[in-house]
Amino acid sequence: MAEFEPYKDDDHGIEVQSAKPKLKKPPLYKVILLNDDFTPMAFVIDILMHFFSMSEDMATRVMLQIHTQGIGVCGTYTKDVAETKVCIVNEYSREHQHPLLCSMEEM
Ligand code: TYC
Repeated sequence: MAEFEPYKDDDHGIEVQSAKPKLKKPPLYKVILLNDDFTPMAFVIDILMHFFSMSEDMATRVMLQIHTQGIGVCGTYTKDVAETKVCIVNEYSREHQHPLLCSMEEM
């Protein structure tokens, strides 16, 4: 009588195909600032430095780009981080009575 051999091929001809794990990278979102006629330039530079970790030089360049082109990207983040940034920037602007608008777009 044949002995039971646990590690021997015992699949009775059934083929098993190993599947690659289907892991997708989470989508990224651009956090953007919009131009307006009322928010002071210095306030926008301050936002870019403190909420988006830009140097003064970079913040000035991005602010001027928004000022001349109407819109500019502050950074790219996962959904939760982008939503939080948008929320705190808009809150902070309202607290200081500025109409600055921060928003987000899927990339
Ligand atoms: N246009 C504004 C001004 O002349 C400056 C400004 C820049 C406002 C960027 C908003 O996202 C902005 N004071």
